[in-house]
Amino acid sequence: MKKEIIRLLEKKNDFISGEDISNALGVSRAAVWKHIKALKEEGYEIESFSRKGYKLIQSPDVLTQNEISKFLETSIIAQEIIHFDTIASTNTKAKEMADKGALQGTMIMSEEQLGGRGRLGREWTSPKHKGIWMSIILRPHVDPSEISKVTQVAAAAVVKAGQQMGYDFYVKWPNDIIMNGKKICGILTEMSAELNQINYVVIGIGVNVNLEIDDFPDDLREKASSIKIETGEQVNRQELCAKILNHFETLYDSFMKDKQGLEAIDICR
Ligand code: BTX
Repeated sequence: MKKEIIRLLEKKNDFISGEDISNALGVSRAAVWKHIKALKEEGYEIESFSRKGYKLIQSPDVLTQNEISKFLETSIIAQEIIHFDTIASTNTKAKEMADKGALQGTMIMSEEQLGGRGRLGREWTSPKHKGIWMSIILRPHVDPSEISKVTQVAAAAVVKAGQQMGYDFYVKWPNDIIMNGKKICGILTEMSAELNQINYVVIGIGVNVNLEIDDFPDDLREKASSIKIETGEQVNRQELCAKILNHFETLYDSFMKDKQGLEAIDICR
């Protein structure tokens, strides 16, 4: 319901009365008021006057389903987004949820990670509201030995989304995404499998979007960077995130059809 209210407020781009919202959505005015209150608590700046109704002034810079779905064109990936303000690691949470039966495409997203993980137990710096820290649950019917190809699919999706927004991204084999020679994104693939059958795969993607140089620990400043540092511009995280997911679904669908990796695609240097 909150999503529908936001869409109405965005469409109107002016005051809309509580009565009009309640008629359009078939809910009581009290329910509208309750949802508006919840939206304000989530960071939506909404002006309200008793005679005029409600007007959306500004949406928050958060990676919730409400905000990402404006740009999303997928039918399976990220149809459910479970959003956290803070979490230890989205990959750990995604594995927990996959163990409990979460559907393919379910995505765990957090505004910050306090225990973000890289490969081999390494740490991943994930400050609040500055990056895209997300994990996608997949249930591919492929042999466990093919799993590195799913990482390639994710890497290709990030590169293509970045290039679509005008950034010179490329993959440094096997799973670092680089911009101007610096690491801008990392991918952590984890799976649960039997001998010849995958139960689930979790693809964790961390993109440094609007981090400042001070957001990185000293020892990373030489080799890591963010899109904002490289371009000097604040980037729309919601749009970039949705573009990654859109490309991911297309590439993942074709991988599932032909089981080919992406060696042929010009994303590596
Ligand atoms: P990796 O093992 O290739 O890279 C980890 C190494 O990268 C660290 O040891 C450090 O040197 C460097 N590093 C740490 N943080 C950053 C950063 N923000 N930007 C650039 N370099 C960094 C790469 O592992 C896989 C990273 C996956 C991160 C995602 S975020 C969502 C999901 N949840 C989770 O816990 N991990 C994944």
